[in-house]
Amino acid sequence: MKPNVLKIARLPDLLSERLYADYRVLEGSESGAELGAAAADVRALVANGESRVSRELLDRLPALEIIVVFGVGYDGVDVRAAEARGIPVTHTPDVLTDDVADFAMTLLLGIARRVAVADRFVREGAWAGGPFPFTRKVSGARLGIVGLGRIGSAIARRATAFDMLIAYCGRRPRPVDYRYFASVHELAAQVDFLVVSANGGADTRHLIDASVLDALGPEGILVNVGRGSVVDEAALAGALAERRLLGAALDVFEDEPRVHPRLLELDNVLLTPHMASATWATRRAMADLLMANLRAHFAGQPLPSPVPGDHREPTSSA
Ligand code: 8YV
Repeated sequence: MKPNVLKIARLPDLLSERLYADYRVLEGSESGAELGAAAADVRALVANGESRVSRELLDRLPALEIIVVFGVGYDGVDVRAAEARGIPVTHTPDVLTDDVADFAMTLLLGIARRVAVADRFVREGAWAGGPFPFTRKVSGARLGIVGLGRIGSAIARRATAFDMLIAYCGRRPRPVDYRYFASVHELAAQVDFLVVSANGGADTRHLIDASVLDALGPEGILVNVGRGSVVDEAALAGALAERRLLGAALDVFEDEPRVHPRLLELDNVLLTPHMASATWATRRAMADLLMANLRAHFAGQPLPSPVPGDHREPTSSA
């Protein structure tokens, strides 16, 4: 008999098809309220990086054995509640690191050189009226990374090839040559570009607030590929509108898929739909890893990628 699996997130077909082939899949919501009696037999829960897996949902699932997350981030999962019941949680680290770091550089270059606005300029025929305004140089600029975990480190490696001067902040210094700041304010005051690759969760909520944006200043650019919750979106919209910040590029938002309406009106912000890890190759690798975790669990074997033990880690495990 195929084990019962509850799927509470929208997943790519290349994963859903495999889940349906190997398991008895129930489609449900984050509340689990609609499941009724079917909840009693759910042995695995499939979520994504944005899913909220609350204690209340876990309480509805008495036979739950494992939670598998399609994504590296799992800040929406109540890991402590799961742990208390001995339910392991797995995620998909490493396989998406390159894509997210590539995309961070794409956004950084894209906003600094105003690629999206320049594209519109050409399409709308404005070029005939004169040249496009000058943009901001990237090579050799100062880069601050908020959260020097796997993804932050991969961003730093890429930025090194652009001769950028790299600094970072996080809970503790790491054995690297980049300059460390314990305070995000001090980091922001010292750099031209601030890239957020930090985990979400209560510890990092609105870490990037109005005062950090002011420290970054009118020549500064913010990029976020971590979690939307890390940036105070209303404060960011205000800083951009008042030109207290040069620009921002965001792949993640506080209330996805909704975007703060003021941001939509500004041309000094580049907006993308949480797509940093969304390449065919990486989504296949993430699906492989998620399926491998499920398979290992039901075969009684060690899990390939359980989440790390320290769940208070605010900025370093992504
Ligand atoms: C995914 C992510 O877009 O890995 C994460 O934490 O946020 C992204 O890679 C997402 O989890 C898949 O829906």
